[in-house]
Amino acid sequence: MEEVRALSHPSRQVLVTGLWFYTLFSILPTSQGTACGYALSQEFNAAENRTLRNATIWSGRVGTLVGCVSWCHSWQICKSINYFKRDRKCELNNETKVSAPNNLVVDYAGVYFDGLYSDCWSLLKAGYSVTGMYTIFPAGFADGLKVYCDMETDGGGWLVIQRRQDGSVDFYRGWADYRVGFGELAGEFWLGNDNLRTLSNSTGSWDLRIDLEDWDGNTTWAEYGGFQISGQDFRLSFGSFNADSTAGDSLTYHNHWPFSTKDADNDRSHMNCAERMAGAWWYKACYHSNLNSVYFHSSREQPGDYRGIIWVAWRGLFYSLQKCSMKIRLAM
Ligand SMILES: [Ca+2]
Repeated sequence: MEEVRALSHPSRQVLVTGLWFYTLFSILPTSQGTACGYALSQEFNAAENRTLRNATIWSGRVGTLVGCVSWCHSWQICKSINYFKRDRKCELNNETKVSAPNNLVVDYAGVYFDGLYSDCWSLLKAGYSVTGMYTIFPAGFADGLKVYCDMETDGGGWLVIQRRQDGSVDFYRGWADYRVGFGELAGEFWLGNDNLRTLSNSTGSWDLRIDLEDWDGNTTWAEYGGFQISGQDFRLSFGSFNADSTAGDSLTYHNHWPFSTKDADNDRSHMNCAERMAGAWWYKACYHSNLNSVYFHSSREQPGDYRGIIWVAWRGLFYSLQKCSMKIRLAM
């Protein structure tokens, strides 16, 4: 328990900040991001100091950039916007920088934005092939949602919902934190149960993929179909397990069980599994996997201690993994 408490408590942030910030940096992969909008707009999909000409289908005064984006989002033929903060002018375009590259011009009064997609797979299909941060606009997110898209793994288009890799973020948290999400999208984080519930109940069926890495650098994966989070207790459900998965199946045991945290014991055990296993998961009595538990800086392998990042079907009950990530993608 002391080790749990000793972990740092980074500030909760990022996931629910204002769209002003999102919009300026949304479609720019953060791994290569800098404070220089000019350099970014040269390399990636332009944001600041660019506007798209000869594609405007509607123009008018809109109070905020968010409002302008919302207008576009509600209009199917709108593909991008130009926004002029000084006079609050909003222009909706039926082209994008990708479809009309020659129409993108330098304009220091404006900001161009075309991240108007509802998920990472749609972004990938639209030509955004760089892994990194994007703002998506799925149903139920009026202000958009900032996410990390993995555009490489297994064909790309994955929306990352959880990542562990270095122990930099404390995952031994309560219900409220897991509900809204915490951490850094480019590092370790949990996207948030509210977000998962809204996303997984939006249009389409979602696949869930789990990638794991041990301390020898071996990697493996497991995939499930029909992933959904539902109800006030953020119950996990999925319809199928991909038998080609190399990691084995350590999640079906948790299928149809509600989420539990140390301050919300929804498991079947007489114990408080989240507290005893030092994590937060869809515990039953208690687990076959425990990916939100304590990060140890080695495999540890201490029989009798059930803490650690564990996927029983691969490295067994006491082996704490080096890395893991969870990601979802609209089923193709
Ligand atoms: Ca219990």
